[in-house]
Amino acid sequence: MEDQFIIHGPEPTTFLEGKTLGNVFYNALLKQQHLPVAMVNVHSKETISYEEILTYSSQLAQSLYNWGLSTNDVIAICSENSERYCIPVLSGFYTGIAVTLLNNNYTERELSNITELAEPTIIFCSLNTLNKILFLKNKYDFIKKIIVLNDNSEVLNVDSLKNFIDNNCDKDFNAKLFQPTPLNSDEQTALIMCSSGTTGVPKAVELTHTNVRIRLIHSQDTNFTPIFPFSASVLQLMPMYHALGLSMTLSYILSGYRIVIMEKFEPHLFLDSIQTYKIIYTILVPPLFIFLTKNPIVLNYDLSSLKYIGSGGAPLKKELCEATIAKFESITIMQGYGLTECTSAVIISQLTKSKLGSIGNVGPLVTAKVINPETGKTLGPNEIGELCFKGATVMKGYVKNSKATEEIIDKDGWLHSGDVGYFDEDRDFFIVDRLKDLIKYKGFQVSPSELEQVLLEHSSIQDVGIVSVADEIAGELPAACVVVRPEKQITENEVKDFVTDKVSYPKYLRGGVYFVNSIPKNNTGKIDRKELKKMFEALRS
Ligand code: M24
Repeated sequence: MEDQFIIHGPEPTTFLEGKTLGNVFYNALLKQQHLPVAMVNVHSKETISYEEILTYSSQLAQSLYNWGLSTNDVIAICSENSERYCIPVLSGFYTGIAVTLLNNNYTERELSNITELAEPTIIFCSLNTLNKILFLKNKYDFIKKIIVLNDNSEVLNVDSLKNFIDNNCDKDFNAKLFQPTPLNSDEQTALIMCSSGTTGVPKAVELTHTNVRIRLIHSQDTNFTPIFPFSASVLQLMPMYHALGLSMTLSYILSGYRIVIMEKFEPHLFLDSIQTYKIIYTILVPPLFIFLTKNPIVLNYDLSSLKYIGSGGAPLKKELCEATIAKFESITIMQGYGLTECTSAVIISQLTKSKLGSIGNVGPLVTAKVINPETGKTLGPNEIGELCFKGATVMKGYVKNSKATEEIIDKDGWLHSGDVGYFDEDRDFFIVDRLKDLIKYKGFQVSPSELEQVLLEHSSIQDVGIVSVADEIAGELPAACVVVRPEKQITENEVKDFVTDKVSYPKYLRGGVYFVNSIPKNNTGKIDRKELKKMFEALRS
């Protein structure tokens, strides 16, 4: 009876040529090698063609093998968005070497957490991240080599991508005759991504070739994605270390678009890039919709080329959708909802029937249900509960953390998202709340328990609980409730500075610091987050 409320996504409109990701991309790049420009970096103005991507990625794949890596080894990338970011990613796909994506804004402390889990042998970095990666290499024996992606000359005795290829690739190598390694796509790890999951502690999400392939199938599906001709211009601003940014970039490569890359948001450059490159499609986080609708500088630019904007990573309010459509009449907004543990978006707006305020419909090859989190009972239309997902986009698991894997994926294969929502009679989904231990600042993950661990290292802090404060622009801000040790003193600024030194900028205590007498705990000694929130609301009012 309950099974009627289990929702299966539709059959995809297109399947892909090639079973492994290596085949899928290698075949696409061969077909697209005549296209003039694959990527433009708006900051450096560097460009790369599809033929160059094909050549460098296959040369690098062979160089990695010749250097001594093989299927099941791990490499990492720690770089801001760049036209070369995807070269090691594609080489990994061709060879079965897993690729770990490290957040380029992470501090050395945060990078250490994920590096210890993934144990990469080689790290590809940029000149901007080189010092942090040198720190990691000194700390961990398993890191044998650093390669700088975005420079052709050797710096600090570290190889550049070009040197590494020159020294390791066969001289008579012909990229057009290269063959990706046959792999078992359902088992083979393609990517290792960082997420705090539902319990807050940093984790390494292991995604298989099949997982990533499903996102690519979604990206070619005419019901869920606008399809443009080769060389249509799309803007890639979301960071490529994140599941959303990487999955969109890979989809764009597969489609043969001209991918206009931004390393970071700069208001004038963002608007100028849309105008200059005649951008037709981009994916943004909700705060940028506020910028587009409210900032007067937007009026100085011709944005008429922009026909589709995708939104994901955090809730986009109905009113903001309406304001965007009122300002840009010919724009279609595509909402999506995804999580790193499900590779990418599992719920996406359908092009023809998108309902404002809804996150969309279950995507192809994905199965969803809404359950009562207390009883596990499957709920029907308009009943609010926890969203659960099953199917080929659900991750293989967390690296070296079977306990957390079992907590999030139940014995029947359902991934419990920790998000609260419902679907209506049209099977359009809506998000209303979050059960899990996660704050989203401008779409970036902030783990309350990770911040609590950091603050507990301060000698004046006896106990601490992190709460989320709603914010119109950022969505949510982390705030700290702090219990000071007897006989000790600490100011709000000292608490903030202590955090700022240790974590990346989305985790700064922008929501404030509040001094309290105690932190509510449940029977097992864990923070009672519901009570903490109540206590915090009372404090603020
Ligand atoms: P991760 N509304 C409310 N909360 C949302 C949300 C939404 N639309 N999307 C994500 N969240 C929150 O950092 C939930 O609490 C992502 O955010 C992520 C990863 C890959 C793809 O992961 C959720 O548990 C996407 C998001 C994505 N979103 O939209 C699209 N892709 C998309 C849109 C248009 O782990 C938590 O964030 C077209 C195509 C698309 F793919 C997960 O946080």
